[in-house]
Amino acid sequence: MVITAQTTSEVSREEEQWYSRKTCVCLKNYQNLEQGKCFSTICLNDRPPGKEKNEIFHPEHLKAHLEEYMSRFPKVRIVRTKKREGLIRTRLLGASVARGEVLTFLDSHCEANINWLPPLLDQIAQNPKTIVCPMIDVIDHNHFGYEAQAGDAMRGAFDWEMYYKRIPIPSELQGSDPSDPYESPVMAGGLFAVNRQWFWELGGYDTGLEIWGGEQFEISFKVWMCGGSMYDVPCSRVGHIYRKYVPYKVPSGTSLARNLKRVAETWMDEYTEYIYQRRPEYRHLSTGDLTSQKELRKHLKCKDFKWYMNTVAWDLPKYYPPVEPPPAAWGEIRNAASGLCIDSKHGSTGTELRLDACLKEGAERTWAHEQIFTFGWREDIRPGDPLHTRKFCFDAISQNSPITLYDCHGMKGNQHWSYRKDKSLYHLVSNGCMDCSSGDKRIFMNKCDPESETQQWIFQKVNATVLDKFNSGASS
Ligand SMILES: [Mn+2]
Repeated sequence: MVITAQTTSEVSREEEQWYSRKTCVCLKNYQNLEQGKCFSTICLNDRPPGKEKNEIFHPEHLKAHLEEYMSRFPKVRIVRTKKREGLIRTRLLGASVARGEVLTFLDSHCEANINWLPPLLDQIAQNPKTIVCPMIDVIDHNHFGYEAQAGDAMRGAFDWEMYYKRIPIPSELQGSDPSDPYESPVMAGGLFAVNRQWFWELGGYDTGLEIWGGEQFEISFKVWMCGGSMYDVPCSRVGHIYRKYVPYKVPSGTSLARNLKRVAETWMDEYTEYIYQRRPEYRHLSTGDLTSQKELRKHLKCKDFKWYMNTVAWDLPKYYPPVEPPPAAWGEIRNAASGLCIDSKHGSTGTELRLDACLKEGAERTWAHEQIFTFGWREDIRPGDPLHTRKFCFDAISQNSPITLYDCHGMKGNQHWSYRKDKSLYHLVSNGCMDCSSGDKRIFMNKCDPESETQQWIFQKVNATVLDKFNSGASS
């Protein structure tokens, strides 16, 4: 949706509670404010005992209704594509017929909050080569409750598999007033405002990108590297419904991976290698023709990606280092008392760790067992050898809980372990130690006891230098 005008409504705390209690909700984007009517409503009934599903009335398929309704708003023009073009090319179509000085892109499942636009326009008025993004608040897909994201204002970033990530605003970039706009390396999705002329000078979006995905990296890299900048604006707030699953099919022959590779090959220079190291399957994907993209980059005299990393995303490698720092310990983890090894059986989130007979060298890659782990630079323990860790971490919740695999959050906390000189695996937040019983092969947390052999664990390989650094607290 490309818009120049939008109805807005403030969501107060009272309304928030109302949203979570009431059964029916107006679709406010279509609300007729004058008559106080809703254009569409979605009704969510609380699940009565014995009934299987919530009842949901979808808004009618829009077509003629949309035209009839929008005829009341002379400023709104409806532009239709002839065939399915996907988000990226459809946005470009909207932008190509827009006449205003500033383009604002929002998803259709957004609700702009009160006074969302002036703080964005203000930034662009000061510097027409700035792209600005509102704070994206969360509208719950179940009950339309409205709240800020966890951590609220953060910088946009990415990891080296090109997943979008959020990182804290470093103190160097924090203004005296928390409502001051701040620089962001990458926009979250596609919610932004841009001077129309500047957008087209930048080449709009790459039309070789299919349907959805990667375009937020493209526009972000491009604006920074080609003489512009990008700011997040805390005073501008737009609610966004985060869905649980993708409710449509993507046409065959298109893939997110291909889009990402296309963006990486155009903009990321030698840094693409870090992505291929983690995603070797990307090496063989075809990106399609990149000639016009590379010409654009040359024509605009854009800086290189190294400049971008050093100047714009300089704080990113602290959270997502392109080269993983060496781990402190890896290989099998053998219990001193029983001589048995920790085994996660290729489990995922929720799997309890157990003891099992240690596998012989060379017999490691069996489907039934998984006994190779890495105690890495984030000071968490993950299945896999240092070059191929899985994204599950040893996780404990108390001094007597079992130890399970859980999705790694990389933020230490309940996944933070210390491998101490006495061979104990110490869990900092619970002040407990990893223990086990060979009889029933359980592994669990316990009060630390330096005398107990069941609490001593022997890693197959240890890098003493790195481990000393962990234990001296130098890395945290
Ligand atoms: Mn969206």
